[in-house]
Amino acid sequence: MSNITVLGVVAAAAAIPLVANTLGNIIGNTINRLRERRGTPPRPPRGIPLEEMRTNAQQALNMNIENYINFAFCGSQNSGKSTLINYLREIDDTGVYNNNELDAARVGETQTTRETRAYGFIEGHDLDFVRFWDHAGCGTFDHPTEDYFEQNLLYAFDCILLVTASGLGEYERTILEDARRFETDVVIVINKADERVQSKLRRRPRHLGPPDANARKLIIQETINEAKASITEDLRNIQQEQVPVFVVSAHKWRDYQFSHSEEDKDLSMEIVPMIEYILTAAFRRRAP
Ligand SMILES: Nc1nc2c(ncn2[C@@H]2O[C@H](COP(=O)(O)OP(=O)(O)O)[C@@H](O)[C@H]2O)c(=O)[nH]1
Ligand SMILES: [Mg+2]
Repeated sequence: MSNITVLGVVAAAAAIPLVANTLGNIIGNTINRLRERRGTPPRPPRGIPLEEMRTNAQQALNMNIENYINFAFCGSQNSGKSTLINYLREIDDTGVYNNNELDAARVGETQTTRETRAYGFIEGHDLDFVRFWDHAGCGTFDHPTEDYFEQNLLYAFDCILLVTASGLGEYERTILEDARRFETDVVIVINKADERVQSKLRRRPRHLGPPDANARKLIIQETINEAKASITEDLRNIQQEQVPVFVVSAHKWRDYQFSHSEEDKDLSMEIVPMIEYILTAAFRRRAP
C-alpha cells in the first residue's frame, strides 16, 4: 500500500529519571480534556468508512487511531521535523544537557533514509497518549504523486504539521490542497525562526547597543509578524488563508526546557500555541 518503510513504534525509554512535563505545566487543561477522548477515533473524511480507515492505518502504518492521538510531521528535508519531535518530547539529542538521547529521532539524516516512524512519550508523561510521526519521505521530491496523501493515509492523522523553514513550495501546496479535500486539519509551522531573529540583531545599528528585555520582545514580535505576513500572502494566492500558521524555534524550545529562562521561552515563539491548537483540533475531530 505504501512505499515508505515503516519501522516499529519507538518504545519510550523506561529509565529516564527526570520527567520534565514542561507542556503539561503550561497547558495541562487542554491535555486532560483530550485524554478523555481516547478511545473515540477521529472522524473519517466523507466517502471513507471508519472501519476502512482504522484497518488501513493499522495494517499499513501499525498506527492505532483509537487509543493514541496521532500527529504527522511533514515537510521538506532539513526543515527540522526530527528536531521538533525530539524537543517536543523533551528529549535532548545533542548531549549538551546530559539528558537521555536513547530514542531520539535522528537529526540531519539524508533523504535516502526513508522511514515513517512514530515517537511516543516517556511513560507517566502528560502526553503519553500522543504519538508524533516523523513522516520522512515527505518532501523527498518536489512534486508528490497525485495519490500521495491518500496512499500515506495522511487523512487518518488527527492533524498534520507541515514544517518549513522558508516558504510554501509545490510540495506544501499539494499537501494543503489534499488536506482540504480529505477534511484533515493541517497547520503550517515556520521553524528556525531563531535564525531570523539573529539576522535582525546583526542588522541592528551599533549605537543602540544590545537590546534590553523590551527591545528583544519587540524584535521577536516583528519576526513573527513578518514571517506570517509573507506566508499569509502565499496562502491567499491559493485560497487557503484559513490554515493557521505558527512561527517557532525548535532549538529555543529545547533551551527553555533546561534553562527555564523567559528569554528562551520568548524565543521559542509560538511553540505552546501551536501544540495547544493541534490538541484542540484533535479534540474537535474526536467528538463522540
Ligand atoms: N537554527 C535552527 N536550526 C534548527 C532548528 N531546528 C532544526 N534545526 C537544524 O536543522 C537541521 C535539520 O534538522 P532535522 O531535524 O534533521 O530536519 P528534518 O530533515 O526535517 O528532519 C539540523 O542541523 C538541525 O539542528 C531551529 O529551531 N533553529
Ligand atoms: Mg528527519
